[in-house]
Amino acid sequence: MITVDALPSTFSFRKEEAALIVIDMQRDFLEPGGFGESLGNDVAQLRRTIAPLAAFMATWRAAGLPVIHTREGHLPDLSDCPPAKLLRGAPSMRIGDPTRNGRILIRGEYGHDIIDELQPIEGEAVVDKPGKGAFYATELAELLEKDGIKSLLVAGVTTEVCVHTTVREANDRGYECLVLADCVGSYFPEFQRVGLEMIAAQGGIFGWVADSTAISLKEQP
Ligand code: TIU
Repeated sequence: MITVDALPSTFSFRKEEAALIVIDMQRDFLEPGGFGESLGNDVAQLRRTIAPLAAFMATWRAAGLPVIHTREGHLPDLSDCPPAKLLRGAPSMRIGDPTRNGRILIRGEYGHDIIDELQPIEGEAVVDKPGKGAFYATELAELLEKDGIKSLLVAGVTTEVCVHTTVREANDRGYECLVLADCVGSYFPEFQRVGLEMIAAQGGIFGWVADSTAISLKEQP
């Protein structure tokens, strides 16, 4: 059993029942010229998560533990993108529009893929999702079921959107989620702080929160 000093209380998990899920660390969210920036966001706010997440992922992989990556995006004909998502707001560019990184949030395009620093390695699952949550319209539930996963360590972007939605979905399905505070990011510092507080409040209403540096993968007696 691994135990982690977390908020609001100790988080415990068995290595053979745990996976690290890395949400949407895609160029379109983290690099200039993509979807994130088109919505008026400062992409620099997300980039502080890259180094701690790369370090934690290396430790996790070295222990032989599974990593699951997700990517938010749509089919080239946008048939899986509801008009409500496509038309909302007044972005400078919309999903599907061309950029120097390819069409925004379209599967197969350069910008839709995961940033170089956190690329999946051979054998790791990559779950493509059309929504904010990683369970909606994806194979994630079957994948976790097949591998007997019960605990999820959660990293990625953005804290209050796709990370929150996925953790809420996971919690409702009976998974225990530890959100890695230093490995999740928001475009808004206030949402980062409050987003993490919301998870751990009310006795951990839908999860636990700790920095990745609080985790030791050595078995405790
Ligand atoms: N806009 C924003 O904060 N997030 C998203 O649109 N998607 C994810 O969080 N991945």
